[in-house]
Amino acid sequence: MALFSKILAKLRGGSTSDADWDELRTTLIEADLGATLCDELIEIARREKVEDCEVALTHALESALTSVDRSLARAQGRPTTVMVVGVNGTGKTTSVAKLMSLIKQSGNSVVVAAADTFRAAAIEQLQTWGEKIGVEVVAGKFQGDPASVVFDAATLAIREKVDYLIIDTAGRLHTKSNLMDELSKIRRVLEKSSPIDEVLLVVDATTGQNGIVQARSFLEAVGVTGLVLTKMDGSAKGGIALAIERETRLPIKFVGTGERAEDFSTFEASIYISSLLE
Ligand SMILES: Nc1nc2c(ncn2[C@@H]2O[C@H](COP(=O)(O)OP(=O)(O)OP(=O)(O)O)[C@@H](O)[C@H]2O)c(=O)[nH]1
Ligand SMILES: [Mg+2]
Repeated sequence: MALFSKILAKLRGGSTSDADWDELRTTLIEADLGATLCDELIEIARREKVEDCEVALTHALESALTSVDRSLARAQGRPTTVMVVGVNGTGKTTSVAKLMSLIKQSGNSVVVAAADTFRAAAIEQLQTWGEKIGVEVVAGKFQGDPASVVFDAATLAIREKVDYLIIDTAGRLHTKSNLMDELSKIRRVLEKSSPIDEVLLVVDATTGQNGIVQARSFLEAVGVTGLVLTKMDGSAKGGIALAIERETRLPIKFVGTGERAEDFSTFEASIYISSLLE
């Protein structure tokens, strides 16, 4: 992710041609930073003196990453309710498992609802994680009503006074309005039992700029409060994180870097920026 190292080296060398700037722009675009932000960053780099350029770029990146709270919501006196949504295969179920592991490690109790009733294997997948991590999974029947699974899980969570209730939902294409409506229905049913504290949208970092379109659609349908950016261990250049936050104003709360429960961390803007600049 060392996006700027080459260009900074050139700037330090005292010769930056138009071709060099074009090359920098291409590098930034390929890293999924998005055209608007790329142009802004290049303008800053061109304007600043060589010795100030790195500082100026760092400041520009910092201001691009919103200074909002990235911590997971926490309700008082009732279970904190977290819905996990996103398009197919982005890593929702794995992220739910990683989250329940994190919550358990922090000494809090957690119950999970297997509200993906579309795929037979989805329920089993979550149950396997539940057994491994030691977390109760509330599941319904294959092809049953996901809203009723959510209702049962919420009832249990309230009765047992657990700290967190996490809901794994089925993957759905953000362009399919019937599926998006179903998500709104799950939300409405859940709200009858408990306020919803967090809706995490899981975005696969390798999908690039389409992540922004997904975020906008889910935000409209179900009121997303934060993002989980997965597969940051893969070929993704990671610039998408900046572009998404900038375009949606939604904070990236967690980052997935692999398939194991421990391959998960809170998003640290400063570490992210230095890895872009290193
Ligand atoms: N490398 C890597 N793989 C991941 C990460 N997160 C999830 N995966 C893998 O991505 C694949 C899909 O993950 P799931 O968690 O099943 O995705 P999902 O969004 O629940 O999928 P659907 O429920 O079918 O929509 C699995 O093979 C996961 O192991 C990650 O951060 N890095
Ligand atoms: Mg899943």
